Amino acid sequence: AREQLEIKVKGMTCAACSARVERVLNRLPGVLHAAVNLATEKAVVKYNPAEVSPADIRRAIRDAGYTPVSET
Ligand code: 9UX
Repeated sequence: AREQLEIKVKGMTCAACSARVERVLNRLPGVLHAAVNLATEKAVVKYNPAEVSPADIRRAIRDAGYTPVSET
């Protein structure tokens, strides 16, 4: 299965920040593709829900030093 999550990420102030979040997410097992937009503060993550959960994805962002904001 393939699901898509869109999360707002706060705390990114330069392009290296968004690149770092993108790299962290793309290395997370179960994540198929992650793209992070610095200007819009949005992360778009395609993932396999059998391997990784939205909570895992948010935790990885937090562990990298940034603040995920759920937009449910
Ligand atoms: Mo840019 Mo982000 O110098 O932690 S990498 S602000």
